[in-house]
Amino acid sequence: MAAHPPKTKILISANERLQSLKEAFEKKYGESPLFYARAPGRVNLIGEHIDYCGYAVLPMAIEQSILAAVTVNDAKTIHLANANPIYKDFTVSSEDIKIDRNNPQWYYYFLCGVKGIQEHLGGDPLSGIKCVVDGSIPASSGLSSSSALVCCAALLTMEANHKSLNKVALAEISTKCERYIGTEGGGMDQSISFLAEEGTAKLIEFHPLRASDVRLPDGAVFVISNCCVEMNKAATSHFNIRVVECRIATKMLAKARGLDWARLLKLSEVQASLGASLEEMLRLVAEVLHPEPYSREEVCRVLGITAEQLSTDLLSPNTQHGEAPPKLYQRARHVYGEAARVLRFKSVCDEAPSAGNAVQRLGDLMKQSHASCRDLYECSCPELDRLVEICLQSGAVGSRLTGAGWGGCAVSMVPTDRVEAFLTSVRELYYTPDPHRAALEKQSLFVSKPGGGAAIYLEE
Ligand code: ADP
Ligand code: NG1
Ligand code: MG
Repeated sequence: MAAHPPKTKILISANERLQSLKEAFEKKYGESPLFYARAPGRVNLIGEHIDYCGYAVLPMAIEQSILAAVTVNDAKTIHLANANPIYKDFTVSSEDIKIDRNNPQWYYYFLCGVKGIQEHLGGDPLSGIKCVVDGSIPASSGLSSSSALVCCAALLTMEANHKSLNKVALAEISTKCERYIGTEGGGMDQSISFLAEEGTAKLIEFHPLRASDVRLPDGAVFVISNCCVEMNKAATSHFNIRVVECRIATKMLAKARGLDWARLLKLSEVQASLGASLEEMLRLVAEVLHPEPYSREEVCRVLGITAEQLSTDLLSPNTQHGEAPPKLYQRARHVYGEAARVLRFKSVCDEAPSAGNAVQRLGDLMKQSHASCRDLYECSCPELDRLVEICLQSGAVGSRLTGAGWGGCAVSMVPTDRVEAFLTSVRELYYTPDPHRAALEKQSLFVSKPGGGAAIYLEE
């Protein structure tokens, strides 16, 4: 049976962050926390925007996390507070949880996690909780602060109600319930938040969800750098537009090959139905789809559906109006190409993690991934492209955007003996010249090692 998240006794006073969260909790509620829950953010090393197409991705958890201190009571009220004053207090009855996807406030992400568990437990009323949340993941920066918050809330809700579930089940519930906020994500973030283990990156595969260790090559480290442009995925439609473009491309490819296209939802399902290789899928894309954007009329004509059917069956609530016409050829090419790069990355790590050229080969795959995100998937932005260039110029062997993009972070692979020079150079070229970036530099540029997954802590 799959493992459950660890529940560990810990000396709170020996951990600065836990100790100050404990003090904040006592100040706020006049009692001491009963337990703590922690869920990490992640950096995706390769495999961007393909989880929701059914393809494997290769992330690792980072040290930065969402941490929460909790007490439980008989009243059915959820009291939420946050160590960061920009996130306001919120109180709600556990019998009346509503998530307003048109107004993605921080507490709605938390309530996504609560609601997911409540539904899993059969909808019964939950115990009341008091909670203070403390986050150290830069928000809206592609390091998955949103999912860490959802996963942390799901985990602490289980604990508060004296229930437990294995990591895979928790990851699947958290993936499903984060969609209540409106983004139609694929599950990478929630999966790594629960399934991560210290010291190893993971290949995450879907249907069924599973994770396997990926030993990263000796002699190189991964450095995260934030371009300091924030992109809130739930407050904008960029993310869901790409999900919808992939869904339409799925239907067009499936129909062209005589498959039962109405049933297929993901680009991976077309490949599986045809029994084709990823290379063959790339050839199919070139044969069937055209590089010019598609009008809605053309999509409807090819699929033989009405504009109403397009709206209700294929589009999401926030992609109904005025979006740029879909670029199906480019999006599908990115997805099949990126899925192949993930497999190549994994096999280089498996075959020869300490071979002289492993670092170079992985770096090349990262560079190709960034180019594909920038040019085919159009999910980068000028600042992020510039930062990736600077990282390469500063000694990285590979560098790419990580997470959804349109802002946020790059991840760079840097030979260990060049790290100090790399950090100095990126600091000088990207952060120091701009006062806004310079002010954020400390939390924006850092070396990251694979961290552990979500856990419960009890005071020793
Ligand atoms: P990310 O790439 O970080 O996942 P999203 O746009 O998906 O970015 O989610 C960012 C949102 O997550 C924030 O707007 C906020 O509502 C929530 N969030 C992130 N960090 C915290 C935190 N420390 N406390 C409360 N909410 C947070
Ligand atoms: P971020 O950047 O953490 O919001 C999003 C999706 C992932 C994945 C990546 C792109 C959610 C919760 N997360 O991540 O599933 O699709 O973009 O690879 O929707
Ligand atoms: Mg997110």
